Amino acid sequence: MSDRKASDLFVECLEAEGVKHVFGIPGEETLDLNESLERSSIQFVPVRHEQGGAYMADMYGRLTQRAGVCLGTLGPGATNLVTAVADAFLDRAPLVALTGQGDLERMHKESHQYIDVVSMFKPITKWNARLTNPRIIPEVVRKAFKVAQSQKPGSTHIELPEDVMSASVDAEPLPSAVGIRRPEPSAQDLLRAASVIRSAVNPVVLAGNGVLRTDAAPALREFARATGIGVAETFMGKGSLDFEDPRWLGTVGLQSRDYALAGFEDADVVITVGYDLVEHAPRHWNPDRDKKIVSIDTVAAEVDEYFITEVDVVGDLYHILSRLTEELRDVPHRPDASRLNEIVLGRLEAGKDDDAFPMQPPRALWELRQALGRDDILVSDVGLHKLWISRMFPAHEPNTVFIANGLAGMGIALPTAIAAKLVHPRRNVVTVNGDGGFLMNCQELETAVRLRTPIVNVIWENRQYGSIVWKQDKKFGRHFGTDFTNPDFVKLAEAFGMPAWRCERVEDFGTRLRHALTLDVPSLIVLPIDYSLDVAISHELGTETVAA
Ligand SMILES: Cc1ncc(C[n+]2csc(CCOP(=O)(O)OP(=O)(O)O)c2C)c(N)n1
Repeated sequence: MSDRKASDLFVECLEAEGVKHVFGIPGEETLDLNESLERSSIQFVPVRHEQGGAYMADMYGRLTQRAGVCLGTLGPGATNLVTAVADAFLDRAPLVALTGQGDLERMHKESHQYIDVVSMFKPITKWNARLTNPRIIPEVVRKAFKVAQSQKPGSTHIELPEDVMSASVDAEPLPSAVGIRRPEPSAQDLLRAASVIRSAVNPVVLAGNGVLRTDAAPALREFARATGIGVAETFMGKGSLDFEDPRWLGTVGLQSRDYALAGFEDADVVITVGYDLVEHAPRHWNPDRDKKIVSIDTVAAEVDEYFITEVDVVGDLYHILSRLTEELRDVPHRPDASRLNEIVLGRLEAGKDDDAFPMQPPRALWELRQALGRDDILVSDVGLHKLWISRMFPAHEPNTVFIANGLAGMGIALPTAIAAKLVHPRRNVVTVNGDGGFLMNCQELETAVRLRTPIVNVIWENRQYGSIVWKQDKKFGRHFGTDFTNPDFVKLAEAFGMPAWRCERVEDFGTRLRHALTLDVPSLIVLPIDYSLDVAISHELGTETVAA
């Protein structure tokens, strides 16, 4: 043991946790921390708004299952982090937020830029703490990562008072636990689950975000193959099964009859796997509360009057699914062909021959699906385009289509795509944005150019907050407070030093997209979009039940 500056010890603790990047903006109250980072193995990535940095940490955590780290200073730096930290909280992405603070001695009185940041972060984190003494640094850092990374993952926060970080301390980092604990369920719960499923006449699986974040998709695919039970997925569960798998029942949640047409109406048993209720309330698929529910999740099921579980199997999803596959191999079911899929994929396919310009969403999605490989990544922003992507963009693999459906904040796509490219430099990464949401974090184009993360940003331009127009028109027969003008996005992107194009004809989109994907710099494509086609594509699918 030897004396060193507290900020040095803090950074050593981050290194011990395997941290490679800290995304953020330094402040006068984080001087020591930034100097320690500068001398460490960790890359400090300056961003142009703290929200962008927190979203980068969020995606970094999602993809690596190790907490992403973001930094803001006290007061305004901390308040700017809030939206994206809340996203990590509701969308279950492991993230550790760091904020600077003034000296401990000035916190009890009116003081420049001081607000009670620890209280502010309480409702949007699983756990948080103020570093009141340099001695507690090893414990606090270890706990922040452990809590953020354990199921269900989410955000944690550490506040770093300036005087504590500049003090000297004699302590060492605690060893970081290698691997994440994967508890096993009791044999009794497994056998009860197997017995409920075995005696089901029409069982169906609802797969959620948990399948993707625990890497359980291969086990779910094998379970579906061996038992023949069909799998529907939530927006955030996209890619649980390959959409070409005959047992894939589609992405549910946009319209009231999605579930019915994916087989839920006739189902007697619903097996939820890694389902987060934050995405879509169970009353949509269990309105009469008559389904027998087998919940397979990493923690005990949430309480909801429409989600009373018959069996609650808690543990490692991969393990549980593999065990159930062994138990149920001999009782194969056959999923009824899903009408939902027929309708949705039929519309997507028909889109390829739609020459209307401005382009209609099915054609735009068809072009994107053609241009992207199986493992390439599509990141959606939030708006009507998100509903279209959720409804119609088919995924081959898990973690290839990112749809924010917990907090669902506009402006998420660009910063999270930058982080996705840092984690997966060899995969293509494309964002689709509305013209409203894109301007909310467009400052991060500079970060993308500086980091040379060649992501392709597509803006569906309609000069309106499209999803609000959609909802207002349906409710009031008119819309208001929703229209705006745009900057010239091509010139805007060029001002950031990146190539950009506006599509003028229907053929341009596919051509520009394919070209952009060959570049080693970020780029931008403006696609005029026509939203006159209703995303609630068919009356047969019922009324819409979601907010963007
Ligand atoms: C930060 C934030 N503010 C407001 C909302 C509410 N909201 C959801 S979608 C939407 C409009 C999105 O418009 P745009 O980005 O142009 O996309 P479009 O709907 O036209 O595809 C709004 C205001 C939100 N989800 N997030």
